[in-house]
Amino acid sequence: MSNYTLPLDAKIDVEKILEDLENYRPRRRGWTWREPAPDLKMGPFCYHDCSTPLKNSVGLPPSHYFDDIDPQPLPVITTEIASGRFEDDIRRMRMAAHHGADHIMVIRTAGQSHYDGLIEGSPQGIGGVPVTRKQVRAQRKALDMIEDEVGRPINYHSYVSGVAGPDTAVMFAEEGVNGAHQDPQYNVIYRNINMVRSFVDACESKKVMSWANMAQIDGAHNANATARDAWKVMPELMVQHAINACLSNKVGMKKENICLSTVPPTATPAPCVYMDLPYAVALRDLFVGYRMRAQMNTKYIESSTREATVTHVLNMVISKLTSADIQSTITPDEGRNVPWHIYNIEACDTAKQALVGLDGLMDMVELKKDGYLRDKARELKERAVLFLENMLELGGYFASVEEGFFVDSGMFPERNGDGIARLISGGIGVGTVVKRENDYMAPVTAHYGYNNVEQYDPACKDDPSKLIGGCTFERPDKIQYIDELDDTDNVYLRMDEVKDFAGPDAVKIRPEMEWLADGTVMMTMFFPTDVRHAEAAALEVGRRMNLLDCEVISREIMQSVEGTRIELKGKVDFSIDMASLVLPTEPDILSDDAIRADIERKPMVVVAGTIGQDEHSVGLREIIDIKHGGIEKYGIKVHYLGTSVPPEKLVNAAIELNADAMLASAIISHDDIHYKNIALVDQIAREMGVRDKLMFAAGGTQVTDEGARAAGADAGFGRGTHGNHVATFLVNCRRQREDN
Ligand code: Z97
Repeated sequence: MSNYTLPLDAKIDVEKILEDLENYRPRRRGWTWREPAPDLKMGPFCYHDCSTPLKNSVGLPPSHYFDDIDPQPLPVITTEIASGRFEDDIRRMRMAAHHGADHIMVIRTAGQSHYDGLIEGSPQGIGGVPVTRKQVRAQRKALDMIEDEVGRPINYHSYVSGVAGPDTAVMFAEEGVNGAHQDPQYNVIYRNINMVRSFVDACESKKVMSWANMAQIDGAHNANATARDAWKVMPELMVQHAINACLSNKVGMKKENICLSTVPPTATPAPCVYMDLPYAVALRDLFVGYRMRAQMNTKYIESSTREATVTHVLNMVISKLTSADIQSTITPDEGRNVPWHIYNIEACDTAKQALVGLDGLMDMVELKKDGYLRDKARELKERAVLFLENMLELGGYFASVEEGFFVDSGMFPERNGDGIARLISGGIGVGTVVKRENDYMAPVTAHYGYNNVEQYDPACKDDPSKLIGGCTFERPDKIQYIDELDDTDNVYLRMDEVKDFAGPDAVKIRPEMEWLADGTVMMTMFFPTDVRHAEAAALEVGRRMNLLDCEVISREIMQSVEGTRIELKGKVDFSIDMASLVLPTEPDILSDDAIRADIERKPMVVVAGTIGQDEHSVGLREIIDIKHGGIEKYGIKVHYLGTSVPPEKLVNAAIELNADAMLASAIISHDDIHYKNIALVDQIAREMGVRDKLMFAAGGTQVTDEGARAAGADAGFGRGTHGNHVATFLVNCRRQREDN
């Protein structure tokens, strides 16, 4: 067995993950929810409906002001990661987990629903990943390591649908997949797979998923995404939820593993809460005890990150007002040709920020018990019940599908006649359901219906797989692991092509968006013109920057002729040697608390001014003023002497005010006047016999540390300096002087 472990400070080594895969066994089965941590105290705050924090994670950007705390909301957070190359996605899964995702969904390659069996190996996918045992095992193995690193179980998820649904379910159960979409209605409506076959398969699949304690997500959201008017399918969505939930329950799935894929009916610019909240309330009234998986509506998604983010946040307001067990994240990647990558991570942060920001909301507000909200919810439920009654009158589900009942864009009972109709006697796999023969025998665990083993050995009646000494569920050593079948399309070839860029020992680097080392960059540009000229100009800019395969992926009009914002993607064809990169030494910055503590221990007084004939005060004010995060905020007493302060005045003021330090700012650098004035301050202080007692720092856009020291200062600060840099110097320098 390979004994590779994942070091926190090194890149994941996908080659090591792939080693010895034939012997890897997942460590557990089944879904895991987050652990509630009521009244959680983190840093200066108390949280009311958060969950147990992570061991290692990346907090939201401002968290560094608060000891890097990273509160985790209560719902499981989903991200979809599937670039077509599963080896690349492993790295993304690690990043997503560090940003708070604990439900990682792998979208399948285009067309996989129609494959009539499992595929093997690790081919490259289109619009998703070809889901195979090898790919699943490698990703589960990587996630087992990643979950140890972050300190929280990660649910791994894909799809139990299509013609090979039950085969996939068995493979998932064997490989420790924790959740899956399973809904025969999806097969029927969206993949035109025969309905009889789909429902029979669903029973087998659900039985297997129940054995493996997997969470199930249904397919109702696809109606929102497909119907011409997404908001009109609300009654139908409830019916779809009901059919799948009821079927699953009857097959033996626990209610708490059955998750409704709830998607609000609206999208921008509809009055979201007014329309979505009654629907969310109606769902929770009808489906007590089931789990809710919330996801934003994607029907009208465009390429604006900002718009997608707001839609996502509004969805979380609804989740918070009603409850959600799983919160999905969706990015504008769906609306443009930029594949799943950094936006997924951003969306995890959006979910974390919004849900934590709404922490404790329901301790303070209450949904009204009457009025529009309840009336509307009731109306929606009535429409759904009417829908079901109408289906029964027609002869049931199959007959209603034949009548085009589903994905009709009329709000039931209104109908538009544009539903998707399928024939009982049609679709892929029609006629493939055959009655079991009398001598049929299934010596397997978690089989739907009658195993028929007792005629061979009555003792196996309640444990059919005993007949063969256990099936693959009890005896994983019986699993046939096939590594690769295709010599021309497999992970080893792909990884070989980018080996210089991969893993902990990468020697080269390139920007990427889709795959490792793809060279893709994205640029935001503004052009003061209309959208057509802006688009053409952006492409020309891309060409002149030597970018290849340029494509405009987003355009937003600021005003029809005054300006357009463009996002362009393109590729660079060069790579950079890692060894050639020059890394500037990192400034040693004390924490705000450490600086404050030192000033509290012993007060500090500073005089400051722009020296010589220099009237530029903006930079110095940024260093001083509390408003800009300047040194005042640490309690340092600053006497600001103004602009054009003669060097001798700076020194005299320091003596009069019994200051600890002098700060001189100099922007004008003509004829080295900045360094000449710095040297003058040092010289005068020496002549007056106070230089040893006074710390002296100089700054300005053209000032360097070496230059300032050469001129006689104790330190120099250039462009990009903030108050904490200067305060760190003052505190450290004073300590050194005290020690001497
Ligand atoms: C979500 N954003 O999170 P195929 N079964 C169901 C599905 O919804 C899907 C498949 C199977 C969405 C995911 C993709 N959904 C969107 C109920 C796909 C996949 O391999 O594409 O045929 O099936 O729910």
